[in-house]
Amino acid sequence: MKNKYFTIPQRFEKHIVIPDLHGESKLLEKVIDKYDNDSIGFVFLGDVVDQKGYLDSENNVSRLLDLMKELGNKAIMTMANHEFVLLGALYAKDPYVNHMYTSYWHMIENNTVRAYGLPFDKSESTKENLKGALRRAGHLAVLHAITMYYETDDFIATHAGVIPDVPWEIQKEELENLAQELSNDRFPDYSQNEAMPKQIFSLRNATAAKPVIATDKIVLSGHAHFLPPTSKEYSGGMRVTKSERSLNGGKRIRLASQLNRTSNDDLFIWHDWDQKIEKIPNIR
Ligand SMILES: [Mn+2]
Repeated sequence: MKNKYFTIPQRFEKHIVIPDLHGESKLLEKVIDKYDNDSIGFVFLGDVVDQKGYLDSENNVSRLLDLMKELGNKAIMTMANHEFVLLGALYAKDPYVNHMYTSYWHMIENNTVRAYGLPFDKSESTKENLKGALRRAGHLAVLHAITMYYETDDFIATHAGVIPDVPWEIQKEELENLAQELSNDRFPDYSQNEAMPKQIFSLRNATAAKPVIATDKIVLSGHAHFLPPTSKEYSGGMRVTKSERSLNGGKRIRLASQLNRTSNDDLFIWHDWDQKIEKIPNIR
């Protein structure tokens, strides 16, 4: 398929931005009930696959991708580390690179395969079976429509934020080159930390609290699951952060929470029309 992962221009006047759902389709149903409207685009910050809690027949990755498919043109998704690793495992054409992604996928996969009624093991047939199930469900098209970032006149959305001090124009060019590589099934060498895009993988970017000088636009990210309410302030290694989701006068917005069965955390979304963060309660 050509034109996988290509950048799309601003598509709507109004948007809501939705962070890492990790299979929590029930929460997306609530968002759709509240905001489904022809003039509003749904910007997903990725990490929709891999469910941290236990599998539920009505709340899972397959159901979530179905809802995104039904949103059609209104759903926009940016690339995140969980999708990147899954796609590398399914598509990287270099055998050595494919093996690296596959090994890593085996470590982070969580109830994505089982959401399609398939057993999970480390055989090659698991990947082939999953690919077939995704294709038949129309979910591969959703995954191939993933973009490296989404930008409007007002905001930039990526999974793990932008590099704070590198001009956004330069970062964009690199991300577009990456999209071109991925669309030809050439994935970067996972063992080379520097080869992996920071806008998709970096916890440092996703947790940083200082002002972003790379752009004047509002920067939105997910990825950092240890933001409140699970931690008031976290400081350790590269993860130095503050508890607020909105920083620098609303110029840096961090939305990820812990959506799993153990913590039952709420979902936090953001709208661009009033630049507000809204809580979607996680009531089961
Ligand atoms: Mn992530």
